[in-house]
Amino acid sequence: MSILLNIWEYFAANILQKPAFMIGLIVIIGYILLKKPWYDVLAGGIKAIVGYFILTVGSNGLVENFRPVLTGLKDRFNLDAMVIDPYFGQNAVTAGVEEVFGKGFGQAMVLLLIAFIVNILLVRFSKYTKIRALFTTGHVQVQQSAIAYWLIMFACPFLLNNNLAMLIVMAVILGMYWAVGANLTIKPCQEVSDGAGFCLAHQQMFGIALNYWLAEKLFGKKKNGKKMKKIDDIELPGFMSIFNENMVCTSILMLIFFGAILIILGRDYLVEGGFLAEGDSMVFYIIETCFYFAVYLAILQLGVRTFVTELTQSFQGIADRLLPGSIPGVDCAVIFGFGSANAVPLGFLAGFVGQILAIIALIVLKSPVLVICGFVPVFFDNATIAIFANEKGGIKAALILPFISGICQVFGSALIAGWVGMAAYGGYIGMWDWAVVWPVMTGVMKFLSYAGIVICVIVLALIPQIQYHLDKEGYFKITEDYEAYKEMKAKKAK
Ligand code: ASC
Repeated sequence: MSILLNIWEYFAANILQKPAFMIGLIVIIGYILLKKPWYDVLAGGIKAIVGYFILTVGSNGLVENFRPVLTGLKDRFNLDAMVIDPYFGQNAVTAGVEEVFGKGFGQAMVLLLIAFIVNILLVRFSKYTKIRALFTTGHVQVQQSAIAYWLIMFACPFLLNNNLAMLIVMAVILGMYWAVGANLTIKPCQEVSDGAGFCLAHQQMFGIALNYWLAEKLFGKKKNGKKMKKIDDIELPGFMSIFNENMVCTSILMLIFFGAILIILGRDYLVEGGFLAEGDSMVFYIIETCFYFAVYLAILQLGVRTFVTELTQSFQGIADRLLPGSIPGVDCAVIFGFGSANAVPLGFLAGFVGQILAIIALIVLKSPVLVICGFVPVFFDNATIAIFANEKGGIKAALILPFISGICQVFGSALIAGWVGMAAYGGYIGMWDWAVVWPVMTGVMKFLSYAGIVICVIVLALIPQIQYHLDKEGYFKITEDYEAYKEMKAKKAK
């Protein structure tokens, strides 16, 4: 038993929680199952791992460059606020879970393993479950296991004295959330990427599905015969046309927004915090910091291009042999390589404005929990939502829906983190699903106890069944043969 546990710990620490190696392993297994020659297997594995590392350089660069700028506001104005950001959320769990529930953090990692197995089983039996999506984003699974561990212990204290039952309940709910959530993003991802063959396994999966649907319902209709305008359809006149170029657009927008925040933080703060050297020019520091946004975005997109083809081609081997009809769920940043590139900075800014207004409302209403924007939710959630919203509802949807998401992230997080006691430890995950969907699930379980658990499980199980019944013919075709799926839809539309 202890050997097995050691193997698991080694696997979890080095592969499962490191998406680059997890994706590399999947590519290698996939190509082996496709009976490719050994050198193709090796080359594919290396490209996938290196590609993912490149993506990580981009996304970590963004986070590390801009998180201090946002959290700086908290120090600068002496706010006693919690930061909404997955890493602050995870830290809060590590710091507080023992004190609040008398249970160690280690078990959250056992939860991860069992929940992952639940996800695999749900895909394996897709004939009955209608689940087609496998979660591969390990760092996100770690963060979510930590938060779910806290939320469910809070909601179901009656489980606390039976460890095994508690972990099983948690794993079923979390594993179902991963499977059902990622599964919900399949149609949006296939449509935006024109059948690239992945879906998203991240923290705003229900958010994507809902906003994609809302974008079509609210903004997608052609009014008086006019076509709705997508971001890339807009031809800006005169000097404004430089905004059509993504790198320029991103750099200028970031210069205005982050430049303003850096000025508010002030030279003294930046020097004290070690961001700016004593004699350096503030102007060029601001330009450099803000332009790096465009640099990291470009790196991130290169990473996506490098590994996505390897992953989706090799996954065919897994889909043919091990998990029929399945598709890999990947990091939300992958969608930045598809759709409209300018949706990324626009969605981020719209979400940012929404978050700031919501934070001002919390201050005015004297909320007991104050929130500071974290970079990960405000950027990755809202940029992602904007790409999907733009696809179905054009530029209006790509601005309004992320704006509303920004408000939801702040209010939802303040409410749930204050209620369950995480706010006292300085952070909450803050991502869309965890600010909207999980608070509802936590509430249902808290108020209805066992019945609440059963209701959550049944509702989650029903979602893919409903999706299937709405489109029996296309449901599996969309992952198995996208061209045939498109043809079928085109015929029907005639
Ligand atoms: C997260 C998280 C990150 C980012 C990254 C986006 O939720 O923990 O580091 O989003 O995955 O690419």
